[in-house]
Amino acid sequence: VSWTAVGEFEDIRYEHSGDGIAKITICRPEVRNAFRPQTLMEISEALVDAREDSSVGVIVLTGEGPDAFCSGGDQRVRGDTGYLTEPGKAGSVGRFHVTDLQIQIRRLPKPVVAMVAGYAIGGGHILHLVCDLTIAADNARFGQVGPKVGSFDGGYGAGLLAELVGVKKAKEIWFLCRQYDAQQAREMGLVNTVVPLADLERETVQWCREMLELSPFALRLMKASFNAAEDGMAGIQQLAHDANLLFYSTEEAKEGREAYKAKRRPEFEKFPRRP
Ligand code: 2NE
Repeated sequence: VSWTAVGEFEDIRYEHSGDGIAKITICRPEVRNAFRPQTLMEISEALVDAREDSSVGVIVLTGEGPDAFCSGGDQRVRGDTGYLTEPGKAGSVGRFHVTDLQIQIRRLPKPVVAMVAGYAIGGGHILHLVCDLTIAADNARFGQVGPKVGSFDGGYGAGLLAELVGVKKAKEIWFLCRQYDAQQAREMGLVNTVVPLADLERETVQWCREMLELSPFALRLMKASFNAAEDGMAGIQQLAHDANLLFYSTEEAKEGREAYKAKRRPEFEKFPRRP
């Protein structure tokens, strides 16, 4: 694939394939692609672009180089109140920008694929978890480190992980903070496939192209359906509004709109009361 750069960013590279794939690469290999708040805000901006651009059907999230997908929050900018946007500045208030990003990935109505080489650790591991699919290189290593470094992710990091690998295994991952290799990750259902590092991008693009052949709205509805129960009312709302999007194109819905505009009684009796 010959990727074309889109926009200008400091911590990420955002590219389009020209045939429907958008790729977001975290470019901080010197810290194993750890994210600082700016990294997350840039990923978020790229995701908005990929969502709005109707030529994009699938999004790939990855890390620069063979050593890491992402090693989680940059501990150098971790303050006492969260992760700091301006670490040197007195009174700088921290937060967890990654919360919004996790939700943005979950709600984005296009498949998001994590392409993992090297470490997916801590908050970086959760990022791959919230992606819809994960393609791992044979050098990938997965794990949580929160309890080692005084942190944890009890949301998707606990619930979604338990759903994927089972509660006992999820507790093992968090309570022992071990690392797991790509093969172990595949066996426990954490990743979809494992491929040689040299084939990682080719294989990921192949998976993306297979999805691009399929009905985009059916994929959208399936993503919303998978997420509906886990995401509670917000998940149901996504699915419900997707249904409403479809309903708007029916004669029945149009009759309601047209009657309102014409200040007349809507003639809903002409539509079947479906069994
Ligand atoms: C990722 C891992 C296992 C890689 O190990 P290795 O041996 O391949 O590399 P090394 O030498 O540890 O790392 C290379 C350089 O990257 C920095 C290191 O400090 C080192 O710097 P120098 O010594 O060369 O100056 N680096 C790596 N990860 C970093 C990080 N996350 N923040 C800042 N610098 C980092 C190994 O590096 C590792 O275990 N890294 C730490 C993982 C970690 O603690 N992640 C944060 C978990 S908490 C979190 O992500 C989080 C959350 O729990 C809740 C909300 C938001 C975030």
